[in-house]
Amino acid sequence: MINFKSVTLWLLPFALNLVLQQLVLVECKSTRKDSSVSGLNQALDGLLLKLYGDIEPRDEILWNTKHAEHVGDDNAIHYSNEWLVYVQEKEAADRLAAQSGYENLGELKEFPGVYLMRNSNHPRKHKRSARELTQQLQNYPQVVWADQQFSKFRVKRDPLDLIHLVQNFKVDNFFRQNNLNIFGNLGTNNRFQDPLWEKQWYMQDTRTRKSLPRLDLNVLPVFSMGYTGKGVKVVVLDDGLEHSHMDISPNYVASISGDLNDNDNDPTPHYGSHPDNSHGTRCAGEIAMVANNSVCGVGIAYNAGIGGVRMLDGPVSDRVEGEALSFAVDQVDVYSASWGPNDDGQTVEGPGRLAQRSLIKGITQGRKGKGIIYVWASGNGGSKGDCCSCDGYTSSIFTLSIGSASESGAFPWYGEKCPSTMAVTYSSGAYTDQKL
Ligand SMILES: [Ca+2]
Ligand SMILES: [Ca+2]
Ligand SMILES: [Ca+2]
Ligand SMILES: [Ca+2]
Repeated sequence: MINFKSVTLWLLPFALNLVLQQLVLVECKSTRKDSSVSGLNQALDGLLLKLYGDIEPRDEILWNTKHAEHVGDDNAIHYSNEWLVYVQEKEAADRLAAQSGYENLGELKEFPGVYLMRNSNHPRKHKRSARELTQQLQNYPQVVWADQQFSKFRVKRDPLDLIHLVQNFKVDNFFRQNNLNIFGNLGTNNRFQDPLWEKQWYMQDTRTRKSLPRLDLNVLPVFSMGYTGKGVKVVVLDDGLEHSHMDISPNYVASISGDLNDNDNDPTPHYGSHPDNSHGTRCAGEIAMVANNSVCGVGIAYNAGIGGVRMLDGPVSDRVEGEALSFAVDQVDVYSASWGPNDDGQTVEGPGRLAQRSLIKGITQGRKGKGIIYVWASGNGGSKGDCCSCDGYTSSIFTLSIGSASESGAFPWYGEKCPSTMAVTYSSGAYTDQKL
C-alpha cells in the first residue's frame, strides 16, 4: 500500500487545475443555457473544420492527410504486429481479415469502424515498420486507412525522477542534509482531522519561514462555498490506481476505470516489475483523497469520484492512448495526464491519429456536449532546453496544460515555457525550496 505521507512530497501538478476545472464545470452548469452550449459547439465545429477539415468518417482521407507528421514514429521503440484498420462495414472487416491472414480482434469501443487486427505471421516486435503490409491493407477498396501500431517512448512527469536526476539521494536525506524541516513549524488548522492535513501547506499556508511569501491555492474559500468535487468524475490516465487504498476507495468509481495494459476492468498497479508504478495512485490521491476520515491527507477535490486507467505499464501505442483518452467518455468530466513524449530537448511529437480523434471526440461530445476537460502536465525538460511547444499533447488546443511554481512563487529550473500553459500550481523548486 502506498503511504500518502510520501504524496505530500511530490509534485502537485493538478491541484490548481482541479479548482479551475470545478469553476469551469460550475460555470457550465449554472450559466450556460442549452442554446449557448450549442452555439459553443457550432463555433468549435467551425474551428475544427478550419483546423482539420470535416472529421466525419466519410472525409477520413482528408483528415488523414492533415496530421501525418510528428506522431512519434521516428522515435518508435518497436513496431508491433497489430494494425488499426478503418473499414466502413463489419462484414468487410471480417472478410478482409480472412483474406489477408489477419486476426480481427474487434472494433474499438469508442470508434465505430476502427478494427484492431493482428498479423500473426509478422514478429510481435520489430525494429522497422512494415510499410508494404500497411500499403497492402490500404489497397483494399473498403479500407479508408490502416496504421501499424508502434510503441511510443513515454515519460511520467514526476519530480521524484527529477530529484534523482540531479543527485542520487533520497528525499528525506536531502532535507536532513540541508537541515530543512520539510513541513516547518505548522500552525493549527482544525478544518480536517486527517493526520497529514496540516502538512498540506499548498492548501492552507502554514509555513513560518519569514523569507517565504504568504501563498497557497486559495482553495479553502472554495471549499466553504461547497465546491469539493462532488458530482465530478475525474480519471487519471497512468500506470494504474490502487483503488483499495483506504484514502481512495470511498471515492473510487469502478465504471470509469479499467486496464488497457492487461485488457481487464481492474487498474490496480503492478508493483513487482516496476516499483515506481505508484505514479497514478499518487496523482489520484492528490486529487481525491477522502477528507475527515483520519487517514493520510485531503484531496483538492475530496468529494470527487476518482477513476484510473492503467495504460503506461506496457507498450504505449496510438491505440492505447486513443482508447485511454476516451475511456468511458460518456461518464467522465476530467481526464488527467501527467506524462508525455521525452522531455529531452530533442523530441517534437504529438498525438497520433486515434489519440487526436479521441481528444476531438471528448471535447465535442463529452459532458453532454460541454466538452471533456483534459488536463496535461506541461513537462519537466527545462534544464535540457526543452520547450512545451514541441509537445503536441500539452500544446494541443484541446488540453489544459499546467506548469509549476516553486513555494516562493518562482519559475522552477525544470519548467518549460510555452504559450499553451494555462496555469501553474505549486511544486518543487530549487535546492532550498520545499518539495511537494
Ligand atoms: Ca488489471
Ligand atoms: Ca484522508
Ligand atoms: Ca517537454
Ligand atoms: Ca493545451
